[in-house]
Amino acid sequence: MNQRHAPDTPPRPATRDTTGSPTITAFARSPDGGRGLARDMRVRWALEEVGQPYQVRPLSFQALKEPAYLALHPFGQIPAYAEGSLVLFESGAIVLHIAEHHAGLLPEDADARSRALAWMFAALNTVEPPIIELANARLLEAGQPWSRERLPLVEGRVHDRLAQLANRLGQAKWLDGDFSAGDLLMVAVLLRLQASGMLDAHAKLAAYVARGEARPAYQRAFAAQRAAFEAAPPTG
Ligand code: GTB
Repeated sequence: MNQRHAPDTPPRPATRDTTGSPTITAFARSPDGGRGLARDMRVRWALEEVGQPYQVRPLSFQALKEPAYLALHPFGQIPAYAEGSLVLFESGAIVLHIAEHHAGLLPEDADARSRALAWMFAALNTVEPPIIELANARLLEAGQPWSRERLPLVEGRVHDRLAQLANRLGQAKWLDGDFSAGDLLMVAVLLRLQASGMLDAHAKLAAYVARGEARPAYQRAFAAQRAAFEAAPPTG
C-alpha cells in the first residue's frame, strides 16, 4: 500500500460479512413505516432481481452521523454497500454496480445498454428531484407563510414531468424493451408519489408502477424491509 495515501483510505465497514455476500446499510427503523420508500429498497430490489443474497446492517439516525459511518458514506445516509474491499454510496451507483456485475438488469446490446443507463439517470436526475421537492414542500415547509401559495407550483412541476414520462412510455410495458435497471429506478422513484394519489392522474404510469411492484423480486425486497421494520423496537 502507498503509505502516503493510507490516511485517506476509508476503514472497512464495522460489520464484515463472512459469507462473501454484499452488505447494505438501512434504517434500523425506517421513518416510512415499512412502506419501502427509503433508498435501501431499490438496492434490495436490484439484488433480488439478480438473485444475489445480501446482508443488512441496520443503523440508527445517530449512527449515520458518527465518524465510523461517515468514513463509508460521506453524507451519513443510507444506503451504503460493502462487498469485499469495495465500499459504495449513492443508490444509483450501487444499482449500476449490481447491474454491471450480474445478468438481468442491463441489455447486452451496447446501444440498448446506453439507453437503459439514460433511463437510470433520468429517474434520478430528472424525475426524482421534483418529487423530492414536493415531499420537502409538504413536510418541511408546511409551516411557512408562503407554503400554501407555493405548493400548487411544485405539484404542477411534478405533474408536468409525469405527463412527459407517460407520453414517452405510451402503451409499452417498460421504458425501453425489456425491464431494466432504468425501470427499476424509475418505479422506485415514482412509488414515492403513490400515497398522495398523484399517479392516479397518469393512468399509464400508475399501471407501470403496478407492474414493477408485481415483480417477484420487488415483492421479496418489500417483504424483507417490512419484516425488518416490524422487528425493530419503536424508537423515542
Ligand atoms: N442520493 C442518495 C441516494 O440515492 O443514495 C440519497 C440517500 C438518502 O437520501 N438517504 C436518506 C437518509 O439516509 C434515506 S432515503 N436520510 C438520513 C439523513 O440524511 O440523515 C430518503 C427517505 C427518507 C424517508 C422516507 N419516508 O419516510 O418516506 C422516504 C425516503
